[in-house]
Amino acid sequence: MKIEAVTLRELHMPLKHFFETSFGRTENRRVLLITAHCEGLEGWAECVAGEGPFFSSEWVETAWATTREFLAPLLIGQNIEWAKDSAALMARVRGHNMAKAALENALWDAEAKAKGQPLWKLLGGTRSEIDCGVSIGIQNSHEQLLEKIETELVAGYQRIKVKVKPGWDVDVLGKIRNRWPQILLSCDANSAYRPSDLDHLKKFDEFGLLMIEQPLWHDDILYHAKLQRELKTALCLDESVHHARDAATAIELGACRIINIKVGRVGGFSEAVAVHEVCERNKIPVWCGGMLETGIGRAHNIALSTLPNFQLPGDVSASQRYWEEDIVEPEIEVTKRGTILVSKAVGTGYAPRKDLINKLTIRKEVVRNRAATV
Ligand code: OSB
Ligand code: MG
Repeated sequence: MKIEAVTLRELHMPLKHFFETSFGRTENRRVLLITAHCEGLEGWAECVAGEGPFFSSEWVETAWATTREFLAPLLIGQNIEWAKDSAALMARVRGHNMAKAALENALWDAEAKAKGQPLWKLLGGTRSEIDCGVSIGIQNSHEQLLEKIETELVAGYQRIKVKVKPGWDVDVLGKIRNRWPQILLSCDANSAYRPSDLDHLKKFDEFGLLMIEQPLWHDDILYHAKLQRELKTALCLDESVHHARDAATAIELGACRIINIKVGRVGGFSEAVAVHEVCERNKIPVWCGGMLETGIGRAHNIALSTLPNFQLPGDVSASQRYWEEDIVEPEIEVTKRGTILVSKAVGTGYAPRKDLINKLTIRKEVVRNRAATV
């Protein structure tokens, strides 16, 4: 598969409803799409970097610049047999996992099309239906949050995850549990607490949560291990896991009992599969995280979620929760039992809507040159 060119596009898309975490509120997404052009085939992917360096140090501008200046030039002109071989070609660049992931994943999409196979099969997936949960941000009021939860439960979602931070935690969790004593419920702190909050965090044990996601620093593993020993509730790591070695370290130290895999955060499908394997070998269940993706990134999350150790419902939900109109055809839909039926079509089964994409594009650049200096 010869990599001839890479197209970068930035789209501006307003969310239907703002999404707030402990690190801030997002109302408008800056979406970075990557297209890999390989011998007449196009592979598409979405870079999940955010509008600012708050979830991780990457954001849209660093991803754009790093892709254009270094990563795309390292790939262009290369002839690779498998999409996964692209990871080694980009390895000289340190970090920038979300930028790398978009390029690698675009090549997986092209590879699936070249081989006439569904992407999920190529990844080693085994599920024909995946379980879906929702992630609900911090709201303007408790009432507004309870209403949102009600809506998602009626829609059929199997697990509710709420965002927490100091001042928006035990009261909120208490109210949710009062109203819905039995639902599968978890919370995500996005690194809002410190070890000195131990007594406060112990109160979370009352709520029978499935997990507490990333309570401590974004780059910590050791203190999560110390915290896990003090809590009954399972911890889940998100921000702290950037590759399979991080997952192995976390498991060996006892820093979590569950891991959230985001393909962007770990640098692409090949590393996501490696993290999945480490977890499977150690009997640590995983689930697929989300980054407010359009249908392009969402389709990739669906494919990844078909791997056997994705045992818990992911943050993979319907297009219409986020967008008035999604940029794929068909849009991503969730069944009444809170699942997504995995497409048997070649590639992802969700085609980019090019007319709409062009309409929403605010900048576009095609990189055709191989690396001169790197
Ligand atoms: O921590 O899982 C997170 C969104 C942006 C950044 C970080 C996170 C999230 C979500 C949203 O929780 C999940 C989704 O896409 O619905
Ligand atoms: Mg998270």
